[in-house]
Amino acid sequence: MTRLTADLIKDVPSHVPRLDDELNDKIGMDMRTFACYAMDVDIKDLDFDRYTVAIVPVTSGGGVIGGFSASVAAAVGAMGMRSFVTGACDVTGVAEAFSSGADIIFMADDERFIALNTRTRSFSDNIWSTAKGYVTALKLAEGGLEGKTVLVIGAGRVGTEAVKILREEGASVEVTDILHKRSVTLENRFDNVKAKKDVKQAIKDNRLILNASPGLISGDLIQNGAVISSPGVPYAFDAEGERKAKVIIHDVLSLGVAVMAVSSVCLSLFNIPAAGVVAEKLVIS
Ligand code: 2YC
Repeated sequence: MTRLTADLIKDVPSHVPRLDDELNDKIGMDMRTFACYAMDVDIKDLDFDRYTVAIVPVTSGGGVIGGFSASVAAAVGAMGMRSFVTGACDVTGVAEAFSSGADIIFMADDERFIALNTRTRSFSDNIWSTAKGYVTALKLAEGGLEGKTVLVIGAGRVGTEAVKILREEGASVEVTDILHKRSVTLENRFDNVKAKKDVKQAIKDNRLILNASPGLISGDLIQNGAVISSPGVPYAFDAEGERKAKVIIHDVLSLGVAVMAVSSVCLSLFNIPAAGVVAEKLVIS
């Protein structure tokens, strides 16, 4: 996953108010409705304003990313939850979040970005939530994925989770990556997954695309009427691609954060690849 920079996320807080309208235009739902749909939660069961969400800046690794915590706070706040960025970072920030009675704590180091539910010992993960969100958006934009073929560009952590989720949706998956062996690994691991060595040809051959790569995608490769769901950062498409595609769903952080927020309140344990724990569905807690 691309490590964000202050420059990549500088427009998030001002863009958040327009996200609902953009999402409505593309998939017919606002962000909170979409996040509940993605997590199969009845929006009537979730009182967003009941939740206090703390975002703790973390200084480890590459350090704090200017605007990252504020961007997460803006995205969660737009869903109707009460969100704030702690004054302190790291452990002191976590202590501040707990003593302020936060129900959910968002924090990210260079490896993991999680939303931890302080009441239910559950946490959601940005990688899975982003993959789940963008596969769900593709399904809504396309009107279902059962029996269809989807190209996943990028066999990294988000692309790998997206392959798994697409298969759960009954889609056949083609996967392409500049490091072809990463695609072959997925082909060997799952049935209904085909590794495609020629990235450009794979893009030309597919109308349904989930782009989980940091690469730029030239519009001459895009089919007319393509339906594209693109968590990849930075934004990959040029004017020709935007003209030819039926729809391109992309934002730099908020959609994954929205799904994290809902999943952190509705799952008791999480199917965390590292921990191998399978998610159980809980009533909203
Ligand atoms: O500002 C902070 O608290 C930093 N520690 C945040 C570091 C985030 C690093 N991860 C990323 O940039 C991306 C995120 C979109 C999610 C996964 N990787």
